[in-house]
Amino acid sequence: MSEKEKRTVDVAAAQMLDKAQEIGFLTTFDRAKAQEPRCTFGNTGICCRICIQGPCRILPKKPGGNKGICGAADYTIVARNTVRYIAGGASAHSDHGRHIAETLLHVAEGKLKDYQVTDPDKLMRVAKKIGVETEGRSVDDITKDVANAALDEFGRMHEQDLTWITSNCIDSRLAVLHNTTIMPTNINLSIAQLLHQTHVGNDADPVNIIFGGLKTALCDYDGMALATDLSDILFGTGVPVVTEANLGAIKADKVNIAVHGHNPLLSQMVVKAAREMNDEAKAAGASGINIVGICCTGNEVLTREGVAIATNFATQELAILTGAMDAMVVDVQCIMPSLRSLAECYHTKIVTTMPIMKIPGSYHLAFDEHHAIDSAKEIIRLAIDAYKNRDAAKVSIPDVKSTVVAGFTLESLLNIFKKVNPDNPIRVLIDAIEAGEIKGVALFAGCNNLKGPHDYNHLTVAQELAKNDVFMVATGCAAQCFGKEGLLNGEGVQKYAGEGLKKLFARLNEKAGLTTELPLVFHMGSCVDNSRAQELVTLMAKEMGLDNAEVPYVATAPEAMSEKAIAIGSWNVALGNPVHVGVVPPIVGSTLVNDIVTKIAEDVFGGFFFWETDPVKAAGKMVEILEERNWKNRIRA
Ligand code: CUV
Repeated sequence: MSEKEKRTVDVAAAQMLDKAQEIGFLTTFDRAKAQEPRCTFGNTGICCRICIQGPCRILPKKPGGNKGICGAADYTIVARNTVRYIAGGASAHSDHGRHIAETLLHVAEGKLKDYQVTDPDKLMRVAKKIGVETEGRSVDDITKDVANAALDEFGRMHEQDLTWITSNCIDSRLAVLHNTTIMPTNINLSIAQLLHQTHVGNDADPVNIIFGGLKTALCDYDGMALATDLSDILFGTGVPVVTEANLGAIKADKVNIAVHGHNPLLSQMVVKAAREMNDEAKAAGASGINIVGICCTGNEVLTREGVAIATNFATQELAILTGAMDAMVVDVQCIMPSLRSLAECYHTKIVTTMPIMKIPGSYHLAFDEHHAIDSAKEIIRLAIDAYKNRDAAKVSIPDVKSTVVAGFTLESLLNIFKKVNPDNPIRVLIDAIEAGEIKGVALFAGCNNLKGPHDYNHLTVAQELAKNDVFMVATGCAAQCFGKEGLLNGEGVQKYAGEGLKKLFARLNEKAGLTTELPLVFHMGSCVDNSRAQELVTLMAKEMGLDNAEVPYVATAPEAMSEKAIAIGSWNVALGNPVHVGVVPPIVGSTLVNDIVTKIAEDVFGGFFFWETDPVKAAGKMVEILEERNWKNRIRA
């Protein structure tokens, strides 16, 4: 690989990085390089900054240096650091879920005019699932009970297992969670307790700390599962859509607005308002308004509204470097503070909208659900104003994009399977596994991590798994990589799928009745929609009469980066899924803790982590895991 190839496999991004270099911009790619070489203590997790006597580092050869000042050993330090990431991730996902739940409650109470229950069928399904009475009751009353049940997950004072876990998991899995005492009863309490547990001079037992971490990771799952359900109720459950991905989706003749962040409460309104405001854009000399998505809020509006993907996490700055981005409206999470300084060199307006996410010097417009459409319109007018100042000489949009077929919520995926097997849709996957056509199912999740070339791990693992007949679903920035690289369309199947996988696709395409062929990888949505993938594996377990940990299913985060990704990986392990991570996390500084999460976890939960930075080897190991599970299932039968 040349130095240039080491940056990214995304051709559009590479063009913009060249442009950045020409005009002397330092991007996140330069900053990542500047961080090398990393501090070994931090990199392996044996740097403790929990109290301010520290930082303490583990210096095994120095007398007195093999422990922290308080006496914490490497295993305590590594375990504490690891679970504190989980607390951060669970806070982010569940707070996002809480915001949606609060909004849904206010809708039912008639307090918000701009939102409504868009999918009453989903409301009924969720109500039934969590045990809310539906017979003879009004939509508002049912909505209130569902929203209150969600809000109750965050602060209830009585001991009751979290509802979205108990209602989504099968009995054998619930038994594992109970037997290991990691079943949470209150999201906020678990997060607070985990911070307490890891305070200086508190828990020193790495196993106990890891179990506390897993309990909190399950809160992350609960928060995202309810976020997915309630977002579907509010905005609709996605159906297959055709759109496009990559920087080429930015249009020179239009007012371009990127929605970036995570929460659909804002981005849905921007999309809706934009559709009503094309005339204002035309009056300013543009041919209309073009909304594109970055990161997970982009995935939300892609799934429900068919909005194009501009790019994913690591390349968010490059959208501004096109010179044609008029506004970037952001809400929460995964938004680089550097966007502001870059925007200063262009006409681009960065608009922050949430009280907990501001960037010094950027425009802050407090988003208010009570005036949601008005707030969205104000943002769009800012963009139209900015467009008037766009400097045509600075515009260079890479002519690179791919067709995307997305919108595969579990419901829409099952609807396609239903065309092949009307009585028992999930059988379609299981029959293909039992016939040896496919080896199983893989979930791709997670971010970008510039410890390796951007998008390279995602792409390579997927190509390898396709060749080996693995059925693939994806969320987050992984899914956006596949969109940009042409894996979210039918050509991807022709190019990369093995013979068995092709046979399954031929059967599905024949009956699917779509205007286009099905994609190689099924885009399931944003990071919180990893809950959809978990519902898929649970459905498979039920139909196969197995526990989750026996289903030929494996998860991978080839370029994991955020605390949220660590939380997601951790609940996947607790729920029985093997999880590949394509970067070595700061956990290897303690052999004991590393062994707990990579080996002992398998004995206890059936799920486990493994780290492999080489994507070809990683895919090989994933295929081995699927084959082993299939082999065991054949023996059991
Ligand atoms: Ni929530 S968490 S970088 S946007 S997937 Fe993308 Fe997805 Fe990671 Fe963030």
